[in-house]
Amino acid sequence: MEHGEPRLIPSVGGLATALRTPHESGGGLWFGWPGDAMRSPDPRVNELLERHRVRAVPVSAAEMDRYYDSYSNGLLWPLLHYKTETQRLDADRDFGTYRTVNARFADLLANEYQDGDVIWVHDYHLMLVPGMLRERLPTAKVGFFLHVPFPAADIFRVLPQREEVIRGLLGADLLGFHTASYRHNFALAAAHVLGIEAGIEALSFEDRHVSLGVYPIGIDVAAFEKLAREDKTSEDADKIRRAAGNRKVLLGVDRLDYTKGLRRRLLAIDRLLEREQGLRDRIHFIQLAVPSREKVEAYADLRRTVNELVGRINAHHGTPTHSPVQLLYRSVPISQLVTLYRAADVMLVTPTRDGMNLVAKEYVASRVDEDGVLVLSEFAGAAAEMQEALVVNPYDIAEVANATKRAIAMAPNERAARMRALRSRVAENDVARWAGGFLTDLARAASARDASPQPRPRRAADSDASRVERALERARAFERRLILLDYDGTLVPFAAVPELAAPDAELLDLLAELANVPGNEVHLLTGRSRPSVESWLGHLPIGLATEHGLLSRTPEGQWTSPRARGGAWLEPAVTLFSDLAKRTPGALVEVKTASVAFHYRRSDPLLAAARLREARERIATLPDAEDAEVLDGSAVLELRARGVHKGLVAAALATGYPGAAVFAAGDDRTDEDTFAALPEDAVTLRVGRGSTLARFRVFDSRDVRALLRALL
Ligand code: GDG
Repeated sequence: MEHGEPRLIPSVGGLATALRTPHESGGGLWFGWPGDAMRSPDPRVNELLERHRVRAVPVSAAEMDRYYDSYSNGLLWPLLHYKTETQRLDADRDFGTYRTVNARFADLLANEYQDGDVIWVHDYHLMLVPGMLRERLPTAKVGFFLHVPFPAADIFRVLPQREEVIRGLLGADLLGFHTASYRHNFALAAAHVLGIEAGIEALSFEDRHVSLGVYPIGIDVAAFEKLAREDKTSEDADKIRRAAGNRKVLLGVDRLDYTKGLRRRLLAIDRLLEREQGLRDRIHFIQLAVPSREKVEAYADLRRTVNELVGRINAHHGTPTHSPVQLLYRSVPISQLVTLYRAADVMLVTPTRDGMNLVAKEYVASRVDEDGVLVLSEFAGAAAEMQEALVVNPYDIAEVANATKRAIAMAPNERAARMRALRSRVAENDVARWAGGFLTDLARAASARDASPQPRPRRAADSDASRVERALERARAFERRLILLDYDGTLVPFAAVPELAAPDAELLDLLAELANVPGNEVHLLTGRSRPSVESWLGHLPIGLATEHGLLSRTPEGQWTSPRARGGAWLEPAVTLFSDLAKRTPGALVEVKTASVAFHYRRSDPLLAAARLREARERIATLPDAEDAEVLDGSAVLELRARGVHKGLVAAALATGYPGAAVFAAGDDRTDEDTFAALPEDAVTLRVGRGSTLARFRVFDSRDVRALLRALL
């Protein structure tokens, strides 16, 4: 704000530039930090914000320092652009502020939310917001778009707060990325960090589908073309060319940021002029470097480096009448920017990493004369769409120098052919189409969630401890009680390998005591095979149903014959699974009486996904394949005799023990068969997350044990 009338000044930068048009033409509210305007006592500032449908989210100067400068721009920005060495030791403190500010956005949004609203969250500063919104507004349509690259999973995993960040993002219905490779990187990182299955177009997380989409951002092409066609623009562009004499005009336009490749670009120019001394007086390179994030140290360093380099190049290659490089350290109005685009014979866009890079698209859109050459880094997202540019590896200084030379010398017909192809692609995918495409997919993703077929009616399991206890109390009043328990994840936590999940002394005592209460009948219902269960628990007076009920034993120790046999499919299935496991590091095969399981929790998620596809195809060709069925467990694919599941055992036990109060606990999909088979009034208990048919929910095996103790 200057003296007098307050004004809103648009910020320079890709995100703000891109969203201005969709915001102006749509009817939505823009939530953001309004900078210094917040501190102004002038009531007109608020009116102004109101008129522009802007909601100010207050962030104090101290918070800005930690949230924005330190965590977002000092730590996340470099990491997302493949720089891992900037991870600091005190990042947790700054992350605390990052969380606080994200929560503030979520709170203010939730306050103003109305049914049916669509919320679109932007960029790496707000990655926790989708998850926070999901908690506050479980049914809201929430989308998230990442404007920067999502790096390879191995890079992202460096981030100490990676899990919270990924969980935050997965609160959205739709996550959008500029390129297919960013999306792919994200899917792999999420799979690694959370141990969930990787999918390319969607991930399943906590019973929700999160769609993943690719939406290369565009620009307001019509606005750039309009400016470019103005007489004033052509005249001013001519002035720049005349001032450059008969030299070729080269142009760079960047926020002064170390990801934009300025240093290497200048080194390439230096190299070119060193090698081709005839070019020294034939090029005029204008570099517009817009000040950015000046409080972050790395940016101040970069400014010094760039200044020095420009000085050196001009000192070495300049003449008394000409300096080859002209550095402008400032921002210019958009009309002047377009004038520069129109004047430039060669545009150099050579970031070392860039989510998209709008400058490349703006240059092309401004070339209504179909002339000019774009040199473009292969590490800008834009390169995925703009292959008719001279695409270079910005780390290869010789290559950039060569491409620049080639651009300078390019024949007019080649320039026009390339530019026409680029222009039509950029025109096709403008910013309106980008925003429209994202929002259409978001509506689709969110309505798929609302309408998603629920195979059986699910209930919101009750985790109120006092209600579970009351239900148990009623069960205690019965003369007979049937207690059905899953083992892994329910009575003991998961172990690194199944053999390590042996029962501890406390559990053995608890089970023995329970079984010895007159009127109690205790059965274990597990997917494990007979030997381990028998060796661990065989001495107790409890029933054991192994392999999901294929083989069971009465509490008196009488094993029944198996409900089904392996069949002709079993042996070849074992061979098939072993073959897959050999080609899948980390995977292992478990062979049981009438089933075989492929465990892939410790394998690369994409590789595992490919193997699962292969497994399904080949299972269909096994002899008597119709006698077997596939069971999709948690990081395990099991093929077992058809028609065997815990529900059958549970139902048989319930009928065989009439008039008893029934208690059942389990933690995964196979236990849902048990819950489904039991009468309505059974006290059913789901351990952990996930939708369930059970009436009650507890957190982990410690809670289950506590409740069992209460049953004594
Ligand atoms: C992020 C991602 C992604 C520059 N100087 C002036 C000026 N600008 C405008 C340009 C352009 C914008 O700033 C810069 O956008 P970029 O896309 O090049 O880069 P970031 O700021 O890093 O943006 C990026 C983008 O988000 C969108 O998703 O493409 O990869 O890093 O629009 O024209 N504008 C004016 N004067 C200047 O001096 N008026």
